[in-house]
Amino acid sequence: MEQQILPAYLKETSNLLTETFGSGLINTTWKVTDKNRAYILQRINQDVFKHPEWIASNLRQIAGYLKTHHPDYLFAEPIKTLDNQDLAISEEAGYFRLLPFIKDSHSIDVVTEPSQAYEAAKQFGRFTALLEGMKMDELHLTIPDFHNLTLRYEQFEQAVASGLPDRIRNAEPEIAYLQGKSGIVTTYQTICNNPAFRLRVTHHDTKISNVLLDASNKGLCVIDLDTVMAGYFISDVGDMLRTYLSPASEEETVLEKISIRTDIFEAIVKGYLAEMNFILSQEEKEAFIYAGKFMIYMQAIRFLSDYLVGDTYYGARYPEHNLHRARNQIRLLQELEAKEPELTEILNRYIHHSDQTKSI
Ligand code: ADP
Ligand code: GN1
Ligand code: MG
Repeated sequence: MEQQILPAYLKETSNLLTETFGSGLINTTWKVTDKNRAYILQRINQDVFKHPEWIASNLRQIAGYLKTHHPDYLFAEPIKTLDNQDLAISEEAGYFRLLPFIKDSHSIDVVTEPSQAYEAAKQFGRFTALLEGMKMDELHLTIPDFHNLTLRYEQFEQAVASGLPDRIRNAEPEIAYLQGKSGIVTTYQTICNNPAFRLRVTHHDTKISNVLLDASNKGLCVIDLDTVMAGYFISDVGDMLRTYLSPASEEETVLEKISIRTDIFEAIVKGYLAEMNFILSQEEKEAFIYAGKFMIYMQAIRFLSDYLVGDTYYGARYPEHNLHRARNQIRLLQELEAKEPELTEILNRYIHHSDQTKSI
């Protein structure tokens, strides 16, 4: 399938080899190579991204802004098809895009060192900071309400009310726990109504594999830009906290392996503020730890909702997979809350509180 799409982009394709690449749950990615060339080919999941051309339009606008205002930024801009289109469309296989494989770059899947968390947080902060002056009116919402926690909570309640009866029974403790934590949704609603929290160009998928590093492990740029759209910084910082703090990933089923690494937390604070310190308001900075709760909680209810309705979004390798993923996120939330006093002390060293008692 993927081989058949290459002639839309490249004249000579007979020697190109394709191998699946990356670990994403939504799109499919291949590395395409021959002796002299390397590309990344991606099939866009149209069940999730209803308008793939909106992604292409956003990337075009961002590429244009960066070329004018920050020409040194390394931006992995998609390659046009031979007939000058942003996407190649195949009737059977859907929408594809091709990117140049950034030379001498690599990504990692797990954070093992604070320096990796620092580099990634700096790259995600830099991306938003460089685009601070860009008008967002014409950026499409590629997944409307993607991180709208109010709506996600409603979808969760809907799944609890009308999901598969056996699964609802099976997940009773997790459902009750997450319903008991709905204060996290209320805080999100206060944030949405607080003018100190601004919408900016936000990545919305800040896992470590979405940062390219050079040979000496310095950050080069961010990739996987399908969900770049207007959003709150709590999405980006929150997903870094969610996916970097614990040595065990969201797939881990031995819950004792989930823990919070305070040195990694400090590295995320330092890296993100290295770029965003003068852009974020004081109130936003004070919501840094809340950001982690927001994203972990949202991921827990998304995994659990998917379990309850029959694994229609994330898919599952075995029947309880999404329930296990939800349990993993619940444990992570509990570990984060247990460490909150220690993390607040670290955060306060960087955000220069005038009022030490104030926090979300
Ligand atoms: P997904 O996470 O949906 O699988 P990504 O866009 O993150 O898709 O790509 C998967 C992996 O492919 C990345 O983690 C990275 O290692 C590699 N990759 C993606 N784009 C590029 C690029 N332009 N240059 C080099 N490597 C890339
Ligand atoms: C999905 O495809 P991937 O793995 O980059 C999801 C994220 C979740 C993540 C959980 C568009 O991202 O929101 O955090 O799975 N992306 C979409 O692993 O739903
Ligand atoms: Mg990715």
